[in-house]
Amino acid sequence: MHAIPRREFIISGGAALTAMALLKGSRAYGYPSRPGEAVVPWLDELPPNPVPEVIKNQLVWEDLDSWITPNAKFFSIAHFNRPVIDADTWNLQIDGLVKNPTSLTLADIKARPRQEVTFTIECSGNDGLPFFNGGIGNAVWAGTPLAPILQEAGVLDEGIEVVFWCADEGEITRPDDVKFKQNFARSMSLADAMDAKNLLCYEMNGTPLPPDNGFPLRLVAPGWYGIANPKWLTRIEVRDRRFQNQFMARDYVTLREEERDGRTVWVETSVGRALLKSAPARVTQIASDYRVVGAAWGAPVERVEVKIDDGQWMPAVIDRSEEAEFAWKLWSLDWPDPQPGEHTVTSRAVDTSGQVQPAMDDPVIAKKHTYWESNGQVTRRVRVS
Ligand SMILES: Nc1nc2c(c(=O)[nH]1)N[C@H]1C(S)=C(S)[C@@H](COP(=O)(O)O)O[C@H]1N2
Ligand SMILES: [Mo]
Repeated sequence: MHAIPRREFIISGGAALTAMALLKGSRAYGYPSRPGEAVVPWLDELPPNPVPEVIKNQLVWEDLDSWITPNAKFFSIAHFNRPVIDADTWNLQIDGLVKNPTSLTLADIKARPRQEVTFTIECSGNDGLPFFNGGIGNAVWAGTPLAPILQEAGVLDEGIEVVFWCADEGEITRPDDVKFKQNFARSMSLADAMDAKNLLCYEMNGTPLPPDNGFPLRLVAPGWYGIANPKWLTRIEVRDRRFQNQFMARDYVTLREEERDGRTVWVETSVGRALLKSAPARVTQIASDYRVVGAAWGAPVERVEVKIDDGQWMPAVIDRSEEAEFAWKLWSLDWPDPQPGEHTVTSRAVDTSGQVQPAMDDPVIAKKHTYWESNGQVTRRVRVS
């Protein structure tokens, strides 16, 4: 074998992986469909989205026909502007309480070990507002693990918090009316940031990250709500105390009434890890043979049950053709010869530890006073002819 210079080897190795990823991105993923079926539209369509610059390209549940959500159909959220970044001049700073502050180019990051994860990302506001139920998608994300980069930077003993700073910027007004400009940022405890599954991600479904999803680099934190996956990264800073900004301590804070020894306590918590959830995606029909198809995610899903109107919970069949630890599971329930007229369809997921997705009147949902983390059971309405 010829001795190839290491640099060229990395480039051709990278190209081969990209080609493989492209093949993967274009392969047909398993899906519980039946030849010749027609989609029956939901009666409860969403009202118009009043914040079209913030929430773009919501998932249209009736169109869900693949385990992987193609980039063109992937939702995106931007609280500030949507920066367009020139990858040639961009770099990532690693600084704060580290022994070796560094700066990495995109080429530096791509030359590091590559890791992929199939992860369903959901906005924690999804289903919390009347015009928002499509803030979710499932993609194959590729990048390099974050933990070794922090290790090489040498986090000092006082360093306990990792802040991910981003290129987008907006004006903040605090409750005390102080106004200032700040870049988007989210943080994690050092222990959470060091999780071996966290990726500095530059690829989505085999192509460079689309601009709306964070080009050139974002954090992908499998198992966390969307907000914990900052896009358009510019700087990773290690600090010596918890970091509290708009997106850690004011927005993305859930307020709940909890019962403690017969007394009500109001508790505010910052949105973090994803919660167990499911939703009916669509009803399909071949003559009088109806079928409900849906998705379940947010925790290791053991089973899914479906209820029509106020009937019994019925076990759905989980599609085992595509599975990954952090990806949604698709499921289906055959519904032969339903009564003509209007019906409701509700699903609930059960995880491997026996936890059941809460009903809307469960105190954990009914006594939640903010719209974040709305993982209550989703009910849709459909008309059978
Ligand atoms: N820099 C930056 N990162 C961000 C956001 C943002 O506004 N700015 N929005 C967050 C929110 S609220 C969600 S739900 C996810 C959505 O990821 P997506 O836009 O790729 O779907 O990105 C997160 N990362
Ligand atoms: Mo979000």
